[in-house]
This record gives sequence, structure tokens and C-alpha cells, in this order.
Amino acid sequence: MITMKNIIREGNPTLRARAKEVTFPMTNEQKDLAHKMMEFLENSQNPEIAEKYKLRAGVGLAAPQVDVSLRMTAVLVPDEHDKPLFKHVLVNPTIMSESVRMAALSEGEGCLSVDRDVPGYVPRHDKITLRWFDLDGNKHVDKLRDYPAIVCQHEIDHLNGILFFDHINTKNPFKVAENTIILG
Ligand code: NB4
Ligand code: NI
Repeated sequence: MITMKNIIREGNPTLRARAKEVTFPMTNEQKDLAHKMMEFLENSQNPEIAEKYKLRAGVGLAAPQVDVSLRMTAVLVPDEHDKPLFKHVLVNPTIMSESVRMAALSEGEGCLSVDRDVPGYVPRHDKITLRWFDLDGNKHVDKLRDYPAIVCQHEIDHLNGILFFDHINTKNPFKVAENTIILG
């Protein structure tokens, strides 16, 4: 299983690299990694398992975070009743279109690869149209908004070597642009 020991941290060059496209058919090793990434998210959101293995809670995990430079990310966004709102491993995800309106989480963002608090709003597109492939190479197109859209943008950033604090306004971390809504 994946634990915090397997997750690389800020300063490791893999986190700043552009990850490579996955080619189909995926290898068994790649599929296995995809399943283990989703399993990590499930475990991290289970209070008993998270406590036992000292896992930080996560709603997303990108392959570069476990030092595999491939365009693949697991996303597990629960709703208030812990029923998944969006639960998929996205392979080669691409944002096809995005809203002009931006959104940011009121609490800012954290990252499993960043061991410090970086306060500030992280402006992201409020709505995105996302194209992605599943492990069998089937193409999917989803329109996402608000929280799931923000999570997917954080994860796709990892595939492009971008970390959340790259988006925070350095002069005024809590500055709100006029086209930005604050969520949460
Ligand atoms: C990715 C997220 C950071 C901001 C928003 C949030 C948590 C992460 C990083 C957008 C994407 C991981 C991957 C949470 C969390 C709410 C839902 C369900 C029950 C606890 C869980 C806590 F843990 N971010 N952590 N950070 N990343 N919400 N929740 N809750 O997930 O670095 O690249 O279990
Ligand atoms: Ni992250």
C-alpha cells in the first residue's frame, strides 16, 4: 500500500517536471499503481486507517507525487454524506474549456507533497470541461464546477510541475479578484 513514506516532497525535481503521456494499452504495473493511488485516498479518508498508518487526508493524488512521472491522477471527492461526488483515476486528463469566472477555497489549499502551511487563496477556474481516459483507454468528457473542478485543477497542475502556492498572490495572499468567488 502507499503511505506517506512513498510520497515525495517539495524540493524533489520530479514535482517540477512535466509528466509523460500514458500510452495504451497500459501496463499491468501502471494499472496497479492507479489502483494503489485510489486505495491511498480511500485509506486517508477513513479515520481508523488514517490514524493507524499516519496518513494525511487527501482528495487527490497525482502519480508524480509518488515519483512516477506519468500523466495519471486519482481523485476522490466525497459529498457531505461521504458518498463520492467524483471518484476516478484520470489518465491523460486535459482541460478543454474553462470559465472566465474563478473560484478559490476559503481555507486555501494544502498538498501532501508540501510539509508547511502556505496561506492564501488559490484562484482556479470555477468551471472546466475535462477530457480524460480510464484505465481501459475509454475516453470521457465531464463538466465540473466548484470543489471537484478545483481538485482536478490542483492534480493536473502536478502533471505540469506546478504547485498550489505558485498561484498565490505574493504581495497580498488573500486578495480577491473581481471575477473570483470564494467557496466553503
Ligand atoms: C489536494 C487538494 C488540495 C486543494 C480540499 C481538501 C484535503 C488534498 C490535496 C484541492 C485539492 C492532496 C494532491 C483534504 C480535504 C475534505 C474531505 C473527507 C473525509 C477527510 C477529507 C478532508 F483532506 N484538501 N487535503 N489535501 N494533494 N479537503 N478533506 N474530507 O487532498 O496534494 O495533489 O476525509
Ligand atoms: Ni498536491
